[in-house]
Amino acid sequence: MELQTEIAGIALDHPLMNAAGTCKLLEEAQALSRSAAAAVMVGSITLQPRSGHSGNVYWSGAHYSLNSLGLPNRGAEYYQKVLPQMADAAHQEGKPLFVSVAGFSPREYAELANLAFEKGADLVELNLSCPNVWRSGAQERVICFSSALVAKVLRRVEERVGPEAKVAAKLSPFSDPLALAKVAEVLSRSKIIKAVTAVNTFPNALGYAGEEPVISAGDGFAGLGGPALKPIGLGQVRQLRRLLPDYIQIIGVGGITHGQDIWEYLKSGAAATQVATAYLERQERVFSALLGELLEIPGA
Ligand code: RRO
Repeated sequence: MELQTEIAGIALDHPLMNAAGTCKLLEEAQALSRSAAAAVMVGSITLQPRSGHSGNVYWSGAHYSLNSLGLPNRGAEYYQKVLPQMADAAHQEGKPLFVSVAGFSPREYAELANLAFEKGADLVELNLSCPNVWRSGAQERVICFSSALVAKVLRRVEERVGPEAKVAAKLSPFSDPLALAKVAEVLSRSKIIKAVTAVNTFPNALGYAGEEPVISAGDGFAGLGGPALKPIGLGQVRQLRRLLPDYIQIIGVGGITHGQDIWEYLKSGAAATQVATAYLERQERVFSALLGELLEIPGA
């Protein structure tokens, strides 16, 4: 099986990397650089530092994971300092550095994308799908569910970093196929979008341990990931592959636990894949383990 691939013109040794949300610190980026991952994905990062939610923010079982991390990260000042070191660490190992950014306005996305490129990112992933941001008890809009808002973000980012920049957009799972088609059209019309990452966690899932929700932030609501998300992720990737022009590559993510899952995402139209839950559970060894399983699939 030919493992080499590319995303947005960036060559990758194979199609597996970590997903955003799993690497926020310099030491974590250095560990990923040394791992068998094909690229290092940092973020999501925001302009202001955020401590994230407190209490029980992550839960994982055999069939799914739940999280309401609340976008914890050290903010622009920290990343201005460490992104060049993260880029060096990744590049020394022959891997590109990808940076996921999350703004609270189109202008913030533009600022963050510009910062990431200036400090060494090879690709910026716009996180248009964070499900866990709450303000004064009210949930913030998940941006990708408003194609008008997506268009505004893309316009501001393009004005700031130019149409040639290598930018990906990360989407939530859409239950309405026509709404997915609408956002795909907005992404296709933008010059900056070279890749689409599908999918983020499914918003506002709820799980109980006895009488209490397993997640204590956000009234118990949490993003659902892990194996249960895989059929949904595969379906989103296949739909997007039909909706997007060929030059926009798809990064498949959602429930990858075995090499077979990578193979299924590739068959569905992804050019590369990411792991979050499986990486959090198994750390860096997950990359070589899954790639080994992928290579053993008969006829793959
Ligand atoms: O930090 C989070 O709570 C979070 C984010 Br930003 C996201 O994009 N997806 C997710 O499941 N959790």
